[in-house]
Amino acid sequence: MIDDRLKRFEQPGIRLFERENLTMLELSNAHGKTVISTLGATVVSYVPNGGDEVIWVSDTAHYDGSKPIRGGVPVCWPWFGPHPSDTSLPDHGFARRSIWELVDVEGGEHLSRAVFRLESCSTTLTQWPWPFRLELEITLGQTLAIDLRATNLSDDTWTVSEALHSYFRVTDARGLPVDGLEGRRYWDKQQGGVRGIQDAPLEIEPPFDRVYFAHEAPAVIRDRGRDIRIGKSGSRSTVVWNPGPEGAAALNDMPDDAWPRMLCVETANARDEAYSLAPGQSHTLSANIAVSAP
Ligand code: TA6
Repeated sequence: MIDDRLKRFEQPGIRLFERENLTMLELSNAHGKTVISTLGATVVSYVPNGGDEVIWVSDTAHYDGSKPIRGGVPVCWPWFGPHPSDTSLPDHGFARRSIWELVDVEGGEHLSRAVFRLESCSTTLTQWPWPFRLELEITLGQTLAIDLRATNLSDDTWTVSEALHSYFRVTDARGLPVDGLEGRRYWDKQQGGVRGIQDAPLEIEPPFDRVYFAHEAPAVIRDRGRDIRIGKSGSRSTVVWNPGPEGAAALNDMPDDAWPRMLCVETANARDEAYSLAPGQSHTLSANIAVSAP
């Protein structure tokens, strides 16, 4: 059942619906359509008008709230990857596993936006002992903009690593060119943490799992028939991941043969680029997804 308090948001171009245990919000306007789940405020679909789906979601993703959705744009916060000191805590933090509150929606013929909020509570404080506020704003216009604003409501300075862990739907990840990363330093998880420099144009050969550093420019996935451009701000790292056949087989919420059709290019502040936030301060991590003809 859709919560009665959410029904006030319904209007032309704004639709709420249920998928198993989750409430989903659909924004649509002259430029396209996007769908966001209240679980994790995870964007699970973006279809520009007249175009194809841009976001990849696993056919075997869970929608019962027991796990983060496999695919879409999960929010990794307040740590990216394993917790730095306590590996009993869930990878990529609790934000993608939490139910966020829909606090504002605006519909328009050319611009629609929604704001989701997550605040510290007794559950988060057991994993991360500081009060915080997160707001995720999704703006659907000619592009899809995703802005994550984190505010430190505690009396201490804390360190955060984070990502908008976007999964893109691609024709075939094998040999797929991704522009914009040449010359960047990287840390390669797939190769046991070796570091290097991307000294040639990047072409994905799954399995592939790297964090690129000092990367503040857009990355462009040169998919067959379309370019997917991921612009960013407030982000120093870009993570590029495809699990390949063995990695996919190890994930119980991804079909074994699905890996060639997805690629994660994530807007992040990860590993070396975790940052500190002083009491009362905010930081905004932004991704802007644009699709165009090659
Ligand atoms: O962003 C890449 C990564 O950290 C990979 O190392 C890989 O494990 C992936 O995220 C998925 O993590 P998850 O916890 O969702 O299975």
